[in-house]
Amino acid sequence: MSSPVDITQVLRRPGEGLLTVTTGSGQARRMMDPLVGKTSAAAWPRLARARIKGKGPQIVALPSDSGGGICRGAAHGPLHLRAALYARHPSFAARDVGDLPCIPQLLEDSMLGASQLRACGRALWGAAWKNSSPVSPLNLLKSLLEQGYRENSKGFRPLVIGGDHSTSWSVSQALKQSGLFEGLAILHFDAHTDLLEARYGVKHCFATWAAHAALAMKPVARKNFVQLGLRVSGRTKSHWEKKYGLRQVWAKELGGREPTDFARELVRQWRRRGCHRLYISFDVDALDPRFVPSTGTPEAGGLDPAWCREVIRVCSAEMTLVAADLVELAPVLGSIAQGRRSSFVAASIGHELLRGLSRGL
Ligand SMILES: [Mn+2]
Repeated sequence: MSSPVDITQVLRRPGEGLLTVTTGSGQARRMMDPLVGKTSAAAWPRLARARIKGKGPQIVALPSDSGGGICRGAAHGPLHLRAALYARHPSFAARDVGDLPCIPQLLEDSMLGASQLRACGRALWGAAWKNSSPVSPLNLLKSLLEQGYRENSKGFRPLVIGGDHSTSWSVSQALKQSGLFEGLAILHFDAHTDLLEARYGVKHCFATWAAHAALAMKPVARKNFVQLGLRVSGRTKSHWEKKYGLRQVWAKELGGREPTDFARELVRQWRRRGCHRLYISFDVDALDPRFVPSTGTPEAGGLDPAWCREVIRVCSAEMTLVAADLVELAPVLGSIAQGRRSSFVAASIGHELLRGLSRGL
């Protein structure tokens, strides 16, 4: 068996994985340099590698929205989310391992033919390219996370910043590959179920990752997969719960439910069934559009950010949070003020996730 490829070789400085022309990278540098320091592009992979092998949590970004649905724009999420996060909590900038380089037309390697794989592989990896090297955003992320868990099983606790929600396919499949599905609960905040097996024949996109995560779990374990904050679906709650065996809590069921008690009850059920690990996937459209208007598919009647932060706090205090992702922030949608507000609210969720990922390390 050939040795696995070192993905850190292609990591870019924070904000620079969105492969734009000079103007875009100038903006990224202006926003990020004061927050993350001036490490050169050439020196970045070494720094990132040391951080991946050190004590978590680690922050990694996938600035891609090629798996997005209706309105794109989530490729710009990581830059703005970090700017908001590090302005308030500067110490977390030292946990940043950077961006994966995202060729904007690519999504997942199985969608590419051999000659396209080779051409993109050479463009991304240069002379280091091998047949097995991933080139598409989802494959790069999955391989990087597997490398992190393999090389640093005790200290690797990633917060992945997307990107559209297809990002979570990589996170969930990397957890599965790394043996972390054993005793794992999944908490998924979203307005939508993301439970299609394919959308217009496409397996990998924002609307399908949760189906593939559920199918990767043992049938008896699927009730430990909880979807929270749902508002819209073509099918009913009972249809989905029966089809996959997971559990849904729709926003309208929550009423005035107090978050601490709600979360303690979740944890009690997980513990009773032998779960001790947790993965949280947070789609910012779970929140009401009053708080986060800048997202691809906003839906009225959403959750309150402080309520969600308390649920995250309680769950991550009682379980080991082994991975989290924060997706679908699209700060370029709506007005500048809306984009800024959305980024700050999303960053407050990111901060709570980082606190959860830090516990017990
Ligand atoms: Mn989603």
